Amino acid sequence: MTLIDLRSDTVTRPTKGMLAAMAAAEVGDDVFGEDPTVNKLEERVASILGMEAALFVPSGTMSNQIAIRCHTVPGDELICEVNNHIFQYESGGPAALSGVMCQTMVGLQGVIDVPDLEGLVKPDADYAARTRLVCLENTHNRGGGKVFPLENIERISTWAKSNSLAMHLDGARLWNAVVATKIPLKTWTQHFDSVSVCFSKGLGAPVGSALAGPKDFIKRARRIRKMFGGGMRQAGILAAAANYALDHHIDRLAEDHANAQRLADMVSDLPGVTLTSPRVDTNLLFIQLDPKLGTAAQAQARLNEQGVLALPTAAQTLRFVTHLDVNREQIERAGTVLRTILNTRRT
Ligand code: TLP
Repeated sequence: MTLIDLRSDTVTRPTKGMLAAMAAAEVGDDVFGEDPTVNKLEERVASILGMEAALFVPSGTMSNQIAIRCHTVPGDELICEVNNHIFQYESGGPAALSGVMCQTMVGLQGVIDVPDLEGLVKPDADYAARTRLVCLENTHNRGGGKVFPLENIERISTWAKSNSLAMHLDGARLWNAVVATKIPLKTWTQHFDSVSVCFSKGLGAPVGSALAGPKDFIKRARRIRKMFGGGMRQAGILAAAANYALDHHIDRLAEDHANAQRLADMVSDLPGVTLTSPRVDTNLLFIQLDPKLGTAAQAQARLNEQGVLALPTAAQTLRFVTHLDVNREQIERAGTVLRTILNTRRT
């Protein structure tokens, strides 16, 4: 039985074309700044994001954490929505690696606006943490792959500037937002001081993310990357995969979005099943199970028996992610299995 792995878009294997590009990569020691393929990728990413410079890093987590470290000093505070990856899934990185507190608030599918932020900037007083940074996430993972509306970003960035706060974007899946909305990359990124993007999610590269920002910021980021253990040597092999992904795997994200919507449509009418939102913005689908259907972990186990892998993200919530290693036929099969399992009451 071939497994249909919908746990994450991080599970993809490099394609033949990508492997060929990796094998052919011209490489050098990137810690010496001598890897031509990495240098080319960094220049390309900076240019497409409309930033002065970019840095190739091993992961989205490292990219975000380097950014936080560069924007702050210990005792500072960042503001982010409570379900942001930075706060939920980065092992307490802001506290451990930068000595930074996170002030959070609850958004709607991860989306916030200026009224959510007003009053959160701490006073300029000896006893207060220094509020320094706003972190947004687009698309929003725990928000169900939600596209963070551009108008909100514009308003938040104006507000941040007027409060002397920097803006960082966790754009691990910014490509998905671009494809879903047809709003160009630079239109999104112009509102941020730093932007992190990933090649290892929907774009299908095995490893790699990039942090982009002003030249002096990226110079400091390069130092912090080394400190965090992320200085790589012949990293051109990985950068070649990222370059290949930028050439071949952006436009096809539309297929992943259509597949996620198809899966949503196949289960939306089931009693006891609630979707985060009936319109799936991109490639992530979260379903909420009524306890009468059992727990998410029980549903996951039953799906596994049928060769479908999903990820529980809370006691009653299951996440399904579409990507370049699942086609429409497999989505139809996954949907059928899901219908069968959820139509059989467990308790
Ligand atoms: N997210 C992973 C898990 O950690 C949850 C996934 O399967 O979705 N920002 C966002 C918005 C992310 O979704 C992720 C990965 C990251 C950052 C971190 O990227 P990596 O895994 O490269 O450190």
